[in-house]
Amino acid sequence: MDRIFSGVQPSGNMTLGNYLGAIRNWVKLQDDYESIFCVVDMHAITVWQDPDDLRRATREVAAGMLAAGVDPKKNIIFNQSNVSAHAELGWVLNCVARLGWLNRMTQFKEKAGKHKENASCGLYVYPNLMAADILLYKATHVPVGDDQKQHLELARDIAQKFNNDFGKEVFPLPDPMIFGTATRVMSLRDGSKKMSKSDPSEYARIGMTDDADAIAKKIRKAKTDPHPIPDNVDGFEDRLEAKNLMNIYGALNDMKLEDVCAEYGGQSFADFKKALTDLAVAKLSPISEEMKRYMDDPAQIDAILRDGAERANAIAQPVLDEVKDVVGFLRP
Ligand code: AQP
Repeated sequence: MDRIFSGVQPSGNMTLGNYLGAIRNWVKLQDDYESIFCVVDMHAITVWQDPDDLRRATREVAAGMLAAGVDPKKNIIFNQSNVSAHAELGWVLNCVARLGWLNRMTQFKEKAGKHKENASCGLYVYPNLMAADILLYKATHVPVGDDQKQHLELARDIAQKFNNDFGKEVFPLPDPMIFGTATRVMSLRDGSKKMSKSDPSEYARIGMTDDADAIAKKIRKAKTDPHPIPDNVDGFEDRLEAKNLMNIYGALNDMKLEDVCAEYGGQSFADFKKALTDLAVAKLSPISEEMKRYMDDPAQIDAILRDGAERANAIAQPVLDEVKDVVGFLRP
């Protein structure tokens, strides 16, 4: 059976983007693949995280996966720092990846901003650790949002260079799986920016634990334009915010964008926003309630993460040993 690896950073409250771009797809795939889902806490610390917040967010991301329907028995759910092979393979891959490759990564440029000398070294080599996460399990498929496409291509380049350098087909080249109507959910305040956990504005995102009032308020305040809803997909030129809201509607309701245009074309944003609010509340409330139930029982989450780490380690350790032998590390 093909194997999936994917992860979410515990770097804040999980967003609708994480749900629609990643976790919801994992639930759809879990019957057809052997799946490993990771709370990537080592990635999260590439930017400052308060330790208490990190602990809480780690449990919350696990709770989000569970509440959305990821089955911890059928799949492996664990946090990255509990399987030390990630860091060990990450180092080897730091020595395989080329500086020129990392220099092209747009996420580093976006996150480091104007003062890149002040960014952590970890943020720079983040894509190498992400490659290690995937290759450590010889994963064949990686379901992600569109924003991770470039990192996935880099992971393939790193796998290929490792195999070529050592003349052995150690790693399969992982295939990205990017699908659904909302592969890139945009900020509610700026349709050219991705919806992110770490956006300083709460109003830029819908959180997976937002209650009905918060969802309604955020959608009401979401940026739009003075024109009516377009009635076909060619009507979105310069209307990024309109397109984003309609994409979100389509994704939540399993509809194509063209069908959303056909249903709401010509109507006002006020009416459309009401419909979107009702839909978002109906789809997200059961998940956020289940998340709260898990968060009230942290021992249950910790037990799932512990069990997941043991099972992940059982797959990872032989691969790490193989890498050590191929590289020439003695294992006395
Ligand atoms: N806006 C988005 N639309 C679609 N997919 C998204 N993902 C994230 N944001 C969107 C997908 O969610 C998975 C987990 O992402 P992550 O937490 O590992 O890192 P990220 O992509 O950097 O997410 P954030 O929310 O923007 O976190 P911060 O603010 O900490 O950087 C990935 O599959 C991602 O594609």
